Amino acid sequence: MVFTEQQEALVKESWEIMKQNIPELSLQFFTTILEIAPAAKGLFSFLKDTDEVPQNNPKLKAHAVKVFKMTCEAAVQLRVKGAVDLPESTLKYLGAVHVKKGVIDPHFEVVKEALLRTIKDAVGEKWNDELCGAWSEAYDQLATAIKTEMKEEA
Ligand code: HEM
Ligand code: ISQ
Repeated sequence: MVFTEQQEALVKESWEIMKQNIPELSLQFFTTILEIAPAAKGLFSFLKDTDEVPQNNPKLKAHAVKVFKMTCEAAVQLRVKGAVDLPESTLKYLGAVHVKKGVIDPHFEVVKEALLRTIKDAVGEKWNDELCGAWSEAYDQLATAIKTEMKEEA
């Protein structure tokens, strides 16, 4: 499937909006993940020993931002090159981290759902099927690249 300039623009525009509210966004992202899959809590070092998602944890914020940012970058790569194009070293690292932490394929659907819900809330009335489709496609392609590397790793 071709990733269009229009799709890239939709992803970039919404990420610009989301960037203005990183603390709330990151909190909501994790809260939604745990709503969908409470057991995922044990995977994250900064959530393991807490009852609630910590309100002001810089590590948590940084992690949430990475996922959004990488998905946004994936959208750019898809439009420019027609594929997600991560440096080999990054891919290796991502594969290794996720295998080591015990992440499995179905988790990627959980994170996707939480990502989309978080974007939906953040952009409000700008939300529509095209926007949802553009983020979904970028995320899916990025997730596939990571999952493939995880299998190499295993
Ligand atoms: C770690 C990105 C999917 C769970 C990381 C790191 C990155 C990342 C960049 C390394 C952070 C660092 O060390 O600085 C992504 C992206 C994903 C994805 C882009 C999807 C496209 C998932 C999924 C899960 C997951 C589906 C499972 C719920 C984790 C965990 C860590 C991690 C548990 C280690 C966190 C810790 O330090 O405790 N991920 N990830 N990731 N990821 Fe993901
Ligand atoms: C997946 N990998 C790393 C960090 C994350 C933060 C929030 C949601 C999913 C994540």
